[in-house]
Amino acid sequence: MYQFEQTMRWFGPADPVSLSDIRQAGCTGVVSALHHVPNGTTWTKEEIMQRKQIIEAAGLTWSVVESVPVHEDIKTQRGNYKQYIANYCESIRNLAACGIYVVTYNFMPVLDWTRTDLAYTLEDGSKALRFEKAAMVAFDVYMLKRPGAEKDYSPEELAKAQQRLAAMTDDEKKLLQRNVIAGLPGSEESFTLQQFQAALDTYAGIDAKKLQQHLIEFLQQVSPVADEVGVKLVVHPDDPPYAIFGLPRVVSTAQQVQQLFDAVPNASNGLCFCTGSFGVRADNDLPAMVLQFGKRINFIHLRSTQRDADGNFYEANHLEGDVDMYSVVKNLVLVMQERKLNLAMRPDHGHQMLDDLNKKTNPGYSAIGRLRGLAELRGLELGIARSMK
Ligand code: DNO
Repeated sequence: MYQFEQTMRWFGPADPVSLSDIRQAGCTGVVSALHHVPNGTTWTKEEIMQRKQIIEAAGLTWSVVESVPVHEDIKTQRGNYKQYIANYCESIRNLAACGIYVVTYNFMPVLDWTRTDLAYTLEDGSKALRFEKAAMVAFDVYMLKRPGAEKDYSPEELAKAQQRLAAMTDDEKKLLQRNVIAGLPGSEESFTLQQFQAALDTYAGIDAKKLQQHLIEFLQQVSPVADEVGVKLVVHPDDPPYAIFGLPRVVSTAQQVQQLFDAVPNASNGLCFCTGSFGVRADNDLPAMVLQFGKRINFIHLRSTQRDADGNFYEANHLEGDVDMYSVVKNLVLVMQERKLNLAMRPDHGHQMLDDLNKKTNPGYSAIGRLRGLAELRGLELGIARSMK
């Protein structure tokens, strides 16, 4: 039987979770990136090999790159973007030369993933990441004071946000700002309020259609290189999968993903199937999306979220929440048998729990919560695989 290649994300030598921890969790591979290389700069073979050797010395494989970040100038097609695309192609060639063949990226404008609360205490005492609509609106309209922001929200949403803001202490406001724009783990950008507004302004005149065109043009140039050297590019969906800060979003729905594959049919053009990101939208049918994009899924993030009617969501236990994890995993197992290959999977995020509650951890990337997620997911996979034989 073909099965998930079990991996965890490792942020590099400064990660408080060690490679040895990851190995003991049952992983054979890691997902890593050269976060110290500035966005837009080519990843050299020397830098790649140095990281690869560290990982291999711990008895693990560097299975997937997450991410080679796409420079903002490529997304907006401004300034030096042609040079940045050329550099991207060079990084892909260098990664392939070093034996690394799956490369994750995203095309979210300005911010990578976004949450308002990084320590939302659940009933059982563990802490989860959360996106709270009223806090987000409060930040956007009343703290950032983005011009025209009120137009994006209903009178009820604005009233709730105002109440939310009035109830916040100064420290809570600072924390909210930090959570939203100072950069979560893996984000390559971090902003002050002024820098953030300036970054938003670079998207003036760029609607979803235009951003999608920029993504397609990026892929039209990078995919042929990836095809040639055998690299799979996997786009990570928008998180959350809808517009925030008035910015366009183009990788949020099945239809948008299909449009990308129709526009750029190259074999290297693939998807990082992230159930936590897509799953925030009730109109994304995740098990159906696995079957629809089965041939294009070359990396998997498994995680669940629990949403409510007000547009809030928090990260649930991996087998709970809104994601039908059983059906998703079942369809992924089917896809692997059909394609006759093992796909790299990582348990995405995890709750801060047990000893980790007293440690400094990367939000979402503590050891024990992910270990729990992985253990549950591998059990689910095994049960499904055995019952299929
Ligand atoms: C969050 C991650 C994202 C992801 C990038 C991919 O936990 O899933 O930051 O790595 O969007 O480019």
